[in-house]
Amino acid sequence: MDIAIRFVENPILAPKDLEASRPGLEIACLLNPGAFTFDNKTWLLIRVAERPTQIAGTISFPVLTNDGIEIIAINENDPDLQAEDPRIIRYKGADYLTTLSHLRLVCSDDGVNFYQPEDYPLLQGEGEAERYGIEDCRVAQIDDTYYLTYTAVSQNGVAVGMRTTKDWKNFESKGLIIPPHNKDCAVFDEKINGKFYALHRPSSVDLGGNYIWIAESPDGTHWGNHKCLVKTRENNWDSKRVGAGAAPIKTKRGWLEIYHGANSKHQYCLGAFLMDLEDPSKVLAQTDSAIMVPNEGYELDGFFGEVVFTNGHIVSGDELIIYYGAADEFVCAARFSINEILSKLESSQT
Ligand code: MAN
Repeated sequence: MDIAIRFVENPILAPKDLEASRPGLEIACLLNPGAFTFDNKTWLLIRVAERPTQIAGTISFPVLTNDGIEIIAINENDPDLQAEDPRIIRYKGADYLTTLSHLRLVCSDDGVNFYQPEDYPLLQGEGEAERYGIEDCRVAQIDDTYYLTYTAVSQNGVAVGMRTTKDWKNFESKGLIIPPHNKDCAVFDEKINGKFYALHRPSSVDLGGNYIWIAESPDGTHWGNHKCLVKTRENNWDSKRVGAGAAPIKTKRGWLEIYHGANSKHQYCLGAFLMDLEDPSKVLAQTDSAIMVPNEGYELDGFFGEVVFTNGHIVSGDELIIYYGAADEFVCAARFSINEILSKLESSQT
């Protein structure tokens, strides 16, 4: 059952609201924002997906090079082209993304009206592992350090990159913290018994699946003791893939995680599960039904329709505001009661 109270202002940001990062490109999608508070404001770190204006008969997209971008253009009728999915194409044995994503900061005094502040940098892909861009950043805060975990895409695969910052102007790159194929990595906002914890989502398609895992680390950079936590469920809304949202929310009953699940028709919904406070590798409970389902026009129709996807939220008492990508094209927000989500959890058998 959908228990989200959507903002009446939705979408709060659309591609037309921001300027492209360089001449020759336009913004195709604004989506999947990380969220955090800093300097008494609410901030979003938005994924901005760009490409050249599309000309009939040709598919063209940018990739990063050592000193700029290169535009690759392919004739739509080329027999070597496979382009059924608007997000990815296959050409002569190699996979490409149809858009190049970077991360952009916007801030707000009221959590609804966001603007781009002056003097803050764009975050672009850097180096070989990020040639196809960086996406879907989660932001965790431990003491005065923000940990950014994002999807780093290149011809070599889809992996998890990390950068840290204290002031959002100077960033330290930690490189790839988890190799391909992996994404949806959310670091916990506090250490547990002296260790860092993170959720992540490897894809093991021949044996296994697209499941949520947990790992621990002594320093936030080197991760080990990986354990499989939450799996896809046959004949359910999350039958094909599941992945963590933002950092788990600490409640009296346990760590509450909002996650996304997709079915075989690529419909993306949200659900929740609960982890033990002292040992988060123990799942205590999970929602049976989705708590948010795409049903508004801006969630059903867009770059990739029937999608609600979150990787950023702000908690204040019982109120949870999730920021989410709608139809892979718009940034939206919705309000939940944390106690209401907790009341929807069913105890796990394991
Ligand atoms: C999937 C989708 C895309 C994304 C790629 C790479 O195809 O989530 O939006 O660009 O993976 O992460």
